[in-house]
Amino acid sequence: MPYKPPIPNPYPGLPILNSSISHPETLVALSLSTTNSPDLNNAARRPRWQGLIEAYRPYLPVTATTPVVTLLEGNTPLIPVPAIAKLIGKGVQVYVKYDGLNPTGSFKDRGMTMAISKAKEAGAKAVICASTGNTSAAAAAYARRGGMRAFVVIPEGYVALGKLAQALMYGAEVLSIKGNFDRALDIVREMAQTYPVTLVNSINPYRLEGQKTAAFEVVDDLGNAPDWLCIPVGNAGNITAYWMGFCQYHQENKCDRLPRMMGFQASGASPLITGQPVMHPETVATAIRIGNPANWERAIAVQQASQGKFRDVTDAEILEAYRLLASQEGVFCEPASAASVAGLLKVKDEVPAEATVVCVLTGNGLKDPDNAIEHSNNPLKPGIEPTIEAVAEVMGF
Ligand code: AN7
Repeated sequence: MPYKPPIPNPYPGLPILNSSISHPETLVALSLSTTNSPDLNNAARRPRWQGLIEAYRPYLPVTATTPVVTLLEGNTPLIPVPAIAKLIGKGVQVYVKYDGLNPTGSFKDRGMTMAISKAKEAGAKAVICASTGNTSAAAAAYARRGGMRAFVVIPEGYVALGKLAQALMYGAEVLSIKGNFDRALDIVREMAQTYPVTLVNSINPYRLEGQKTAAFEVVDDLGNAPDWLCIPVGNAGNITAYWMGFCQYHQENKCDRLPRMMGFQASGASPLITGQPVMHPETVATAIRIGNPANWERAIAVQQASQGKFRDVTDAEILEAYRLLASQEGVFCEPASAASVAGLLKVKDEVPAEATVVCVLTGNGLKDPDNAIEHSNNPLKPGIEPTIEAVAEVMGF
């Protein structure tokens, strides 16, 4: 006798799904819940995420009258990465903080909700930033949402395609200079002192205040601080912000330890490792193609206070980690973000047994489709005749 599903169909309008027939208990449960009188117990509802300023309001420099400009950023997943943990062994647990899942696809949204809200509170009509790409996308989105003009100054030819598309679509005024990021930053710093525009690079203290919430989330998820935090470093705003967050939570007894802060730079743009500015920084990871970090002293202070280390990773190591994360873990980040995992793998012998390690994945892989296609090591199989036989043959069957 074929199985007869109970009525009513839990999905009115759709035929009964095969998956439901092989699990009849699902149908019973669903049909019961649809026939019972609705129990809209609002008190039991999962609270809606309202963005990081609402979530962490007591820890942030906002008041009841600050106009909050938010796209509901934050609350990003901390994903276990067992294939990477296995490469390290020793019972080490590794997670990635996937901040590429923020509204504009990078961690910059955390800082930007704060910086733009405070700029709006102060009556700003326009903001400006220099950017390797992600800051420009975030500044554009939040400024436009807050009703402000956004000027973004970018190094010509070195901004990933997705980021450029975002800045243009969000309605920024995109100024592409024949110079690198460091030059762009010098220009916007001066401009902000002379013209009525608010600087929203990470020299703006509200940026770091917003970004520190990522550390809060890590502790809230793990129940404590990790032993190590691995993070890519460009201007060193994010490493500074994470340290602020861990320290603040530690003072509030939300964690009973502080992590070692492990900062990784690309070999061709590693001033914090060489100890001097790099005049012509070069790396495939254009997001961190920065020769003179804006938060240099802070970065050194964080490294010392946390007993952490700064190391460089080559482009080849970055690309290897980039492919590994996507193809073995299903986590697609941009090349700069993969520097955190490349760095961890590089210093894996120094990781204590049983340690908990968090690697920060700062940006989404979709930001940089050119590098993905060029470096996937996984060529498209083109030009196949549209027949089952031809497709099967290419599949190797
Ligand atoms: C994906 O957008 O500087 O050490 O102008 O986009 O806080 O600078 C981006 C930096 C890491 C480095 N990962 O963070 C910009 C910009 C990604 C980034 C960094 C950036 P910081």
